[in-house]
Amino acid sequence: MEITKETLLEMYRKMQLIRYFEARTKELFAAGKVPGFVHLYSGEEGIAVGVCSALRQNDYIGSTHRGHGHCIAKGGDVKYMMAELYGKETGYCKGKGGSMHIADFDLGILGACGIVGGSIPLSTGAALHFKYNGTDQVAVTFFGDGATNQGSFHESINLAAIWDLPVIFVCENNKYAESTSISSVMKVEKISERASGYGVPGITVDGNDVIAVYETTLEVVERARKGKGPTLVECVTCRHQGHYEGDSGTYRTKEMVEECKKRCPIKRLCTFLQEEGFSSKKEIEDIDKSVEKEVEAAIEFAEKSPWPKPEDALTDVFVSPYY
Ligand SMILES: Cc1ncc(C[n+]2csc(CCOP(=O)(O)OP(=O)(O)O)c2C)c(N)n1
Ligand SMILES: [Mg+2]
Repeated sequence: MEITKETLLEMYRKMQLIRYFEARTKELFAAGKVPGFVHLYSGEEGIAVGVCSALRQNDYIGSTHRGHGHCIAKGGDVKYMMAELYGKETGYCKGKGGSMHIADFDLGILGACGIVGGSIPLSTGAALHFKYNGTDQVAVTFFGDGATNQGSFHESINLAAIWDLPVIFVCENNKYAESTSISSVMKVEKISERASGYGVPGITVDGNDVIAVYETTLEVVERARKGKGPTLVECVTCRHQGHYEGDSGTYRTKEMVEECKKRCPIKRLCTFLQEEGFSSKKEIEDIDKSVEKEVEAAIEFAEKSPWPKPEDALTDVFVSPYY
């Protein structure tokens, strides 16, 4: 299928929106405006955007502790995201969730998740729901390389395999789990090899090539919609920032991080768009400006929003066992 200029520019816009949202989040965190933990996705944007561009609005995604990119790629509003990061009442979770719990069920965003591997059974359960109801929706679960050593990954992919569930397992292989290098905790060369243990296809793709991620996702989603079951898609990438804001990063040399930045998925698409005649420099600059404007407006919205009221501290926190 021919990829259109419209799709390419929208993918560029979304990746830039994630990058700029996080660049400002980094500054705001340092300035003490954003409480809690923040894990930045910079450098990995090609995965969230490539995958989510191949989905429909009513398809579901489950996310991770590094979830800003997934949320924006699936259509999340940066205004409500920023307000949530500030802990304000207008945020996605009314200021009670913060960076690691942002969700929007109307957009099929089941939520970020602070538990490594936690969203894998959640998305698998969503896929079971789709199959049970006979819809052709699919669920995607994003998780890191570290999460593939969790039991939740192995149990979920096995269940999805035997029941041919419409779920796509997207591994964001940035080669590290916090400071632990993947080579010290895994014998396989490629994480996609793990799929064969469950009888499902496993594919490795360059996660910094948004077009490759998009085209691969289109294929595996089509397969899942037809009832042919799950696929494990390993997207190889690297992160530009530390594991979390405040990470000393001593486990990677400066050269490794520089090398990683050279493989930036945004620069790569930007070059492609201009060299292949899809867009002019001016069109790219206009997108960049619109993204900055959108994020600055989100920050202003967050700044001006009220704090949650103390008397609301326990609402929306517990689910009644009688519902
Ligand atoms: C069940 C569980 N174990 C440990 C942690 C602490 N922890 C938070 S992030 C992380 C590393 C996750 O690595 P990976 O899955 O590769 O994702 P990445 O951070 O590289 O995106 C760990 C161990 C946690 N949050 N949950
Ligand atoms: Mg990792």
